[in-house]
Amino acid sequence: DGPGTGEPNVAVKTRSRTQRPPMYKVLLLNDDYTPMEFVVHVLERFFGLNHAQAFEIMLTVHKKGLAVVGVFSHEIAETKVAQVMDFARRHQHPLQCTMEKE
Ligand code: TYC
Repeated sequence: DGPGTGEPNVAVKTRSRTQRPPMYKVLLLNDDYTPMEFVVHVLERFFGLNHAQAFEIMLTVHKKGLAVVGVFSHEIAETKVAQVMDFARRHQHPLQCTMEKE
């Protein structure tokens, strides 16, 4: 439309926001009874860490009380926690694994 005719040309821009799914930290907790080698094995088996990475995280948990093992979508984090808790229970170790929103 030209001058004086029709509606004014108003462009309203709505800024598009990128959708990011909420992410969840999977935490491993220390205890006095679970063998160190078992924890290292869990980290290798369920989190795809190599032996050195697994050993390092295990030692951090042992010394600090807990550590973040990884950050995942809600569904993947839930699966990891369930796998670790089930594996620990089946081996009668008190190892605890939890998740929390990042
Ligand atoms: N504190 C345990 C021990 O001395 C080892 C351990 C490490 C247990 C990490 C749990 O998440 C854990 N045998």
